[in-house]
Amino acid sequence: LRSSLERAAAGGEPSVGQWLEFPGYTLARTVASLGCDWVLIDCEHGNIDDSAMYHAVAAVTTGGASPVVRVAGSENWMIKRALDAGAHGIMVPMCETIEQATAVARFAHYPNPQTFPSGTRGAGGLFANPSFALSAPEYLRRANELVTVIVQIESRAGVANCAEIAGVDGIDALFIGPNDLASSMGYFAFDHPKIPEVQEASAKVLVAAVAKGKFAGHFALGAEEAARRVKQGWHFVNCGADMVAITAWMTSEMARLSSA
Ligand code: 3PY
Repeated sequence: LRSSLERAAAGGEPSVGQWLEFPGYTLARTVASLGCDWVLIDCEHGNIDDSAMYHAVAAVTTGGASPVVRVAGSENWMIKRALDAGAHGIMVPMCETIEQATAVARFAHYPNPQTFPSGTRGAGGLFANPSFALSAPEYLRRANELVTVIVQIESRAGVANCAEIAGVDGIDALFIGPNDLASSMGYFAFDHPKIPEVQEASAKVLVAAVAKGKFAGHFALGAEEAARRVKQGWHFVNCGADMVAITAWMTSEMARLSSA
């Protein structure tokens, strides 16, 4: 994950992901093997419980992509379990304040004075290291520099505080959730691409992230939208989601059959 983000930030190919709402080892491995850089395992809105998250993380790694877990909230235990499963990155929804971002950064890093930033992550987990092809002690030593911490900016308050949030040590990236952002501004969520106020807000977040030397990502649900975001300067985008792909393809095939 991190190397694809660095590649993108250096002006190379964007870091491209896919999005999983469904559980299942085979599904996660299949999606991961399609050539994307990372696969997001959505434990916020997806049908993915704790055990399924562990399986999905292992499957994505086996499929050749980086597992990123979107945790359900910003609580310590959620972040700890995702990282202990071997996630290369975590995405924390609805980050609105510098205090919240600081707590997330601390939860995601071991209290290792030799590495920066230092945090409060518990050191008991023994499942994460295979995900990075490291021994357990090596993972413990290097996790603080390997794990990528992404917070979502997806509310009016988050946008207002985005420069401060981007400045928090240990927060590596900001990611726009455009549906929630539009919603929090009083618009219908799915209208977000055509609402100037939402576009202006997300542009402000991009500028704030880049100014602080952080990565910036944007949610997208198809190639056109993803390409548009990349042209705007976003470093990482998802290009689809399992639920959307299934719904769109099956609906279109049924329509084609009935008109055949
Ligand atoms: C949003 O669009 O609000 C997201 O968080 C992406 O699912």
